[in-house]
Amino acid sequence: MSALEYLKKILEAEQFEKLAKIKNDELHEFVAKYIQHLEPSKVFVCTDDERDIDYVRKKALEYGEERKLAIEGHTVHFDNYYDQARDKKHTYILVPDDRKLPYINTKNREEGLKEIHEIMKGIMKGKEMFICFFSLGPKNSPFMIPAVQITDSAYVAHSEFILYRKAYDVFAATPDIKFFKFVHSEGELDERNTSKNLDKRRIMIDLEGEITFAANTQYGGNTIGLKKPAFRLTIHRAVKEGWLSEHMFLMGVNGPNGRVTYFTGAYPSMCGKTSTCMLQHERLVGDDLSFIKPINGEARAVNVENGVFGIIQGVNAKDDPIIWEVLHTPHEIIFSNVLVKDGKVYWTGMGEDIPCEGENHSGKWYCGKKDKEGNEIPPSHKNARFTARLIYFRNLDKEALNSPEGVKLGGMIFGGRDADTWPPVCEAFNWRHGVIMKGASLESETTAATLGKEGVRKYNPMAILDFMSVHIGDYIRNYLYFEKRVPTPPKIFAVNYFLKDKDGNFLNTKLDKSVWLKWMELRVHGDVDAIRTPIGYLPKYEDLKELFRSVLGREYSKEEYEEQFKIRVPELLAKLDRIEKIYREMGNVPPEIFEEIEAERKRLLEARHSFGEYISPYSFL
Ligand code: SPV
Ligand code: MN
Repeated sequence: MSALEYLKKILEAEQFEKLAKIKNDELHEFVAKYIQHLEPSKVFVCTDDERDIDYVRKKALEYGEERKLAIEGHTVHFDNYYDQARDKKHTYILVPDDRKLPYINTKNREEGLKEIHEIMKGIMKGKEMFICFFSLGPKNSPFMIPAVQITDSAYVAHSEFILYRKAYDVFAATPDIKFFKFVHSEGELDERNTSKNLDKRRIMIDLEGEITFAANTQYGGNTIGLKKPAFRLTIHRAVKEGWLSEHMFLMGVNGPNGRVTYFTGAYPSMCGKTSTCMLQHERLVGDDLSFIKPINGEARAVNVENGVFGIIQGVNAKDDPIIWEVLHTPHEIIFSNVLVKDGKVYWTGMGEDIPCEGENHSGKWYCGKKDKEGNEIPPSHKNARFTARLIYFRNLDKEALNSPEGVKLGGMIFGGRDADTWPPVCEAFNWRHGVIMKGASLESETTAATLGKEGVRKYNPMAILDFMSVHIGDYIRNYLYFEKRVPTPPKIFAVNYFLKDKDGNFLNTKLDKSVWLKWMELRVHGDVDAIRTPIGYLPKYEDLKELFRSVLGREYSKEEYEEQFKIRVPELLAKLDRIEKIYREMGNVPPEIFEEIEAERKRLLEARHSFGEYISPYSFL
């Protein structure tokens, strides 16, 4: 029996028709295989029709994965108390042999596939399976990657209809189209409708088959196939094909006379990625994932997604007016792992009084409640999130979001958190210097929000380490090669919003980043000069003074400038040593890494010889 015949036999006529309209044997075989293997009691095929999406919304409520809130369109979802983030430990990249990847779990492909199929055998018994069609990147564009999600979670399917571009039409119109495949089951649920068998939680990434699996978890970062599971596949594909799939926001910065310059930005978590791309007076395109391709000799970028799965902790009316507005307007939003009381949601750092009881990720909650380990449970989880469409954000650059050719990329920003090493903003000498000394050297200090010691610098190249599905050496080699295909590549910048003085006070305010962005915008077009220092180009005081006045309406003193932009030779040398050690030990990395490190060390040592250990930017004029 062919797959299509099998599907005709077992599916309701209406659902079968939707699949039969797609002329694609591979799709039919894939769906048939997993219906047989997962054994759902019901199957629903989601087309792009609003009625199908509404069905998914209703099922999320009916099955108790979401609940209605007081504001129209708002719902809340809870994940298991121990299923609140990506499970790095149980995520595996499947590899053909016993190959290892630096920093990432791998498993032999055969073994991994066997294990996940055993775990998932019959896992959807008594459940409804949803089959949904989406596109990564804009549809019908050189960036598009069609994808099919199979899941038994209406919450996951619902989230995807908010976060991604629907693409049943693409599948129906294009016989035998190639596509990514995502298979997810939340597994058995407990009385709160959260995944129960967390000991059997697994996320497996099969690069060869371009298919991912997630079992016994609901948390979006594990389960929303098009987000982080797909990201491992696209990194792998990009390195194979010579483009870039990045953990980067995409935004437009408004320059003089109506000019708009587009930037992508990679920052490890808690380093200012969201707050930068959401800046009120600039243009938001995407907050998490970008594809960058060489097209006609230009670097062109798109947002992979269509919505935001954003951290809600700390979002408040004053600092985040746009997100605040989105979260208080009646339209489709899923809140997850927040505190709910009388249909209203609350979260830590919202700038309002939070009630001392309600329901949260731990179930019924009251102030001072402790978990099994004796830790006090906060009102909302620090990784509590909101899921919303980008069209709700009033600073959205709609045209850029929808452009099939993407936008021309002017600059790339790498942002770390460090108290004493990088200046607030710095431009790399060229592509190669930027890729290696800014992107591949990115580090971020641990904060109070992570377990363990504070202020320890963690290596996180291009802020992509968690997802690095290829060898880091190959990934960097691909980056270096990109320049050959794009004669004038984007300028590369490094930012650091977290410099501190001797007493531990931040040297910059939260708003200063809007000035650094404007300076970078001007630099992309060569509108202002800069100072050549051992680590790259730094802004001139006069230009920043002018920008602080025009952008923030405040005086920026020479003293602030000198303190913030001084070259801190001992810390910079120590960083070079750390990075060099990492790459020496890693092996199989491009030799350019060590050439750049050596050249930068030499420049720093010469500068120290002439000017001492802490050098004012004026010394380099
Ligand atoms: C991140 O952690 O980088 C996120 C959230 O964007 S998650 O979807 O969990 O990856
Ligand atoms: Mn992310």
